[in-house]
Amino acid sequence: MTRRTFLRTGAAIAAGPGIAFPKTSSSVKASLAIETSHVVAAVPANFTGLSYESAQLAHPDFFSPSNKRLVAFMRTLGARGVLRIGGNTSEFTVWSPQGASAASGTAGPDTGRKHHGSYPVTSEAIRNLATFVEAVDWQLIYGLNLGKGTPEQAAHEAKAVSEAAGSRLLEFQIGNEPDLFHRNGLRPPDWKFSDYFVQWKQFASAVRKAVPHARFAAPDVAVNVHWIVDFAQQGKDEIAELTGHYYAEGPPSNPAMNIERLLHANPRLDRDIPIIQHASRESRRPYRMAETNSCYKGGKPGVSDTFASALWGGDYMLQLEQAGFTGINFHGGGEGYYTPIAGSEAKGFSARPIYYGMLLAGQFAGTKIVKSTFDAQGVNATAYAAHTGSGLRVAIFNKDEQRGMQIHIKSGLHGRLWRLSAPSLHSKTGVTLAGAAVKSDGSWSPVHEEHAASHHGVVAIHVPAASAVLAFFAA
Ligand code: BDP
Repeated sequence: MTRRTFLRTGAAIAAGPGIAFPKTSSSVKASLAIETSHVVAAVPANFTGLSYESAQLAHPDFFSPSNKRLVAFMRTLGARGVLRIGGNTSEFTVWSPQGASAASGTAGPDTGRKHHGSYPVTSEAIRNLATFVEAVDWQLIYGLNLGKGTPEQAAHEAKAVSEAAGSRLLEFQIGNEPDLFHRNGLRPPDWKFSDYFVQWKQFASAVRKAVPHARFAAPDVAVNVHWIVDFAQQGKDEIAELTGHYYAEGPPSNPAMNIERLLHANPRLDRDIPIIQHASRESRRPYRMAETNSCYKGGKPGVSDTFASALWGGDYMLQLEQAGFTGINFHGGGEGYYTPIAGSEAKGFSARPIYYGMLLAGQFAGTKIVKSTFDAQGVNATAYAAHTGSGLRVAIFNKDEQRGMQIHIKSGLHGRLWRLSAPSLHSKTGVTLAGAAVKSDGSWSPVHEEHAASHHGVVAIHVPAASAVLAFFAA
């Protein structure tokens, strides 16, 4: 069952009588009921993740343990997580073990270019990548070139990746968004799932000869959810995990692609999640959102790089946690508009607004999402609850630009609150979680925690317009 189903079927639960709550005129009264014993999904410890272009590997100093700041920015996001390498440029890599490449440099998200050069991937780049992932203590999903590569090249490259990364290597993917190959020139216009599946199996079998225990994730589609269903039915024995992508908006040139739209529930996502859940259940293969972000073609300035993207990203990540998916990889790199971590080894790194949304939602790693019923009284807001064994965690996203909310939660527990806020939805800087910004060395720790006491079995939490709250409840 998805979050939206809860919202539709949920009954409002009012606060108990005789309880005085602070009232503000601009505040809408809302209620959240939590069914602590009704577990909806277990959130894996490595749920959080990032995705980078394969082109980044052409600069072997970037994903290297010597890039200590980047290691720190990633570790702050999650003690565990998954780095996925892929994107459009994965179809233009060339495995060149002893080749030469420019050591430093960044590759931002591909912006949908028609023409690409080629990106050499050397043994050094793979060794550095493996030790980088080790330093972060994350895992790796590695994308092989289906678009322009051959099974033999993929097998050689896969062997090198597997030898270097060992148990850090979660899975290989073969091809990025193969459902678009018919229109991006990589395959003829009549390219369809059955053609793809034949070729995918040729690559997978070559890789398996070189790496007998190779695990795969597929089909990594851009939009065609039917390919996920088809792969689940026909290829489940070949893979460990199903994968696909999701971009909330695009293209950036369309004026309708704005903050307002981003912050409202997306019909495509609400339609696809149950289809994916069904395919996943039937095939017993979990699903990971292996590449995602706010707006395709590299993002939209004024949307993807603002505080709105933090509220969107945190809410969306929790929506996928609640859906029972195994993880999420926000795409980025370089100075891309939607990148969670911006910068380079030379200039230093910074956390963009969306990073803070990930940081908030990442606090649910390892918890169990439980059923909750949120009566938001017409405000554009969402809520999620989870139990941790010893307590409860609740996240509330108020995506309304005008109206604050006063939320009553029936609970005898006391809460500590972290607030996610910024001067406005449009802010590109000044974002804080628990009163703290991420420092230039990648470190972050809460500086301002509020306390929310339970009065007569009800906790009242104020969530101002355009902000979010994370509450940690304990007895
Ligand atoms: C996806 C591609 C990725 C792009 C992204 C975008 O896999 O390489 O950077 O879209 O357009 O389709 O932003």
